[in-house]
Amino acid sequence: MIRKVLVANRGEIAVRIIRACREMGIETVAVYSEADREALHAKLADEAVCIGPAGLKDSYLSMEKIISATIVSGAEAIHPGYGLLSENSRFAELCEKCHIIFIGPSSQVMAKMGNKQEARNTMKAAGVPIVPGSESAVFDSKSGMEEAKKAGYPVMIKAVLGGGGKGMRMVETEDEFEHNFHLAQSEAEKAFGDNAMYVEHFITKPRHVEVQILADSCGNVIHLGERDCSIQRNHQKMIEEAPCAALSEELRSRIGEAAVKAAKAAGYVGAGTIEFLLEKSGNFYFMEMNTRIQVEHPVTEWITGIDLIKEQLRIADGRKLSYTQEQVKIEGHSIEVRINAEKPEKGFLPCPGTVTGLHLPGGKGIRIDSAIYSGYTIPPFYDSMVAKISVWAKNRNEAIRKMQSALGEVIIEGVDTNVDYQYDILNNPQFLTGNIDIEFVNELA
Ligand code: MV4
Repeated sequence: MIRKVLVANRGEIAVRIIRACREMGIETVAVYSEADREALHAKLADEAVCIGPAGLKDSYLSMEKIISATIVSGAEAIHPGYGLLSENSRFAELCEKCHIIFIGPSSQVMAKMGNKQEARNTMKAAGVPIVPGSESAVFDSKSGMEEAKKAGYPVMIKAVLGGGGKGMRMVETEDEFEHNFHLAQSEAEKAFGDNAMYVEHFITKPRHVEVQILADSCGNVIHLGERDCSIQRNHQKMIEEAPCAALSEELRSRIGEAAVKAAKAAGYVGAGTIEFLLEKSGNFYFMEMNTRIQVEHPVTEWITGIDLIKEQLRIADGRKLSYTQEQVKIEGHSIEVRINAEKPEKGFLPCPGTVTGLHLPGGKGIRIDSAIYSGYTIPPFYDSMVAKISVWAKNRNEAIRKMQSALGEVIIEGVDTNVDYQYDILNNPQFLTGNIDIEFVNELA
């Protein structure tokens, strides 16, 4: 078995990974920036290496520093968590060259899924439904306009190296196309250093439904059901739940099988997520594949009982999956709420500072993933998410009641948070009926 893992991340996910390693008897190495000297992940790991100043580029995003820390500490593998270097195929490739196990897919597969046009083509060839749109990248507005006509207005112009919403523009009519194409393309150029674009028909008010898959290096691929991540603002998810309240058992099997087919077509190994847009009609379309562990993985762990981080470690070690598809049983309902240090009334302005008092909920069916503690100072340099609360109950209504109760207990003193805002969503009549789509938060008062 892998003896020592370097965790190339911070915050709650670094803590989550360290705990899984410890339970498996794997030694851990944390890396931390000068701003994270007092961070929980640095305290919990067996060893901790300072990798530079607060700025992300000089620390958590520095491939050289992370590779050096790995070699110096004698770790055999790197777990990248989510964000940061987790979907950087050049980093995965650097690990391969240095004979370090990157806990994730090969750099080649990662690059292939990172290219959204290539991903579309791979899925289409495999028979996974994709949104009508371009079959190759476009670089100028004239070719883009031809593709848009074929796809049918309204359309979405997207960056080939994009994802998560950057370099993306919706266009309703032909006369707005050229202007928006140039805007999207210059955004793409700035964000990704690449001006390749593609065009899709715009799907109006879908749900965001994603399927968790696991693939081992022996050729086994299974899915662990779906998550509904429609409750988001500005492409930041706020509340996730599993299963999706809109799926019949029949549709659930079909979307799960489509996800397995997608992972096989990609040649995927590891834990991954296939994102779909789901229409009211029940039509679903492949959107993109995420080649990392995701923030919202706990809701899948709740409904399946499977530890996704441990499975990632086993897969990286060349072992077989611990479960066959037949052994995966979806049970009950889970909801996760992200707690951010921010001011909702000030446009969700991040609000770092010192946590002077803290009470987090607990009890049967309640899980906290967090890296804050009483007296901790949340640094201003990183993401504002400070905790995730997830719950499990027999059905959606009971899970909602449990989350309302849990949120009602939360006390975080010293910094502003979105707890009250999230509490309001959990009491929203439309949310309660389960009739949600990706516009839900935009459409709130
Ligand atoms: C779309 C779409 C509608 N039609 N593509 C957003 C981020 C990136 N993953 C793709 N996204 C979208 N692609 C077509 N053809 C709507 C979105 C979208 C979205 C998707 C999922 C969750 C939230 C969203 C919010 C705005 C737009």
